[in-house]
Amino acid sequence: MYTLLSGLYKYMFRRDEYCILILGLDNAGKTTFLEQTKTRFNRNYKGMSLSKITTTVGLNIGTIDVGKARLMFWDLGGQEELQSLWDKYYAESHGVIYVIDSTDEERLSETKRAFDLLIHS
Ligand SMILES: Nc1nc2c(ncn2[C@@H]2O[C@H](COP(=O)(O)OP(=O)(O)OP(=O)(O)O)[C@@H](O)[C@H]2O)c(=O)[nH]1
Ligand SMILES: [Mg+2]
Repeated sequence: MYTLLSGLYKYMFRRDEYCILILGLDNAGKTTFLEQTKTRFNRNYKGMSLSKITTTVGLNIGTIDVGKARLMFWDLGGQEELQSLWDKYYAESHGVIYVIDSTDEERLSETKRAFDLLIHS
């Protein structure tokens, strides 16, 4: 009976999970964007001070619930040596947010190159 009821409960309240990648060059603002998003959508999340965010080495994960969906954000480090990891996560993800620092004109062609590489991987 317990199994039946817990199965029913899980079925009724289950959330569809989606994995969203956050990519872009280092210093583009990916982790800042994720922190802002978590603060906005997770009522009890206090959020870290934006000035305390340092460069991401590896992977930073954040989750938010929107309606019946659970969005899992994978924020990857954007440094050149970490970009080779992007395509491994790209294949597993449901969506991509590509962050560009529009004020950093010097790196616009670099970010375009990295994006082109990604979508042709
Ligand atoms: N003025 C301004 N600064 C921002 C904004 N977004 C990010 N920054 C600053 O840009 C710097 C880099 O931000 P991060 O969020 O660490 O960038 P990132 O893309 O996660 O970088 P990596 O982890 O190295 O790939 C930090 O000093 C942020 O405070 C923004 O919208 N406006
Ligand atoms: Mg980061």
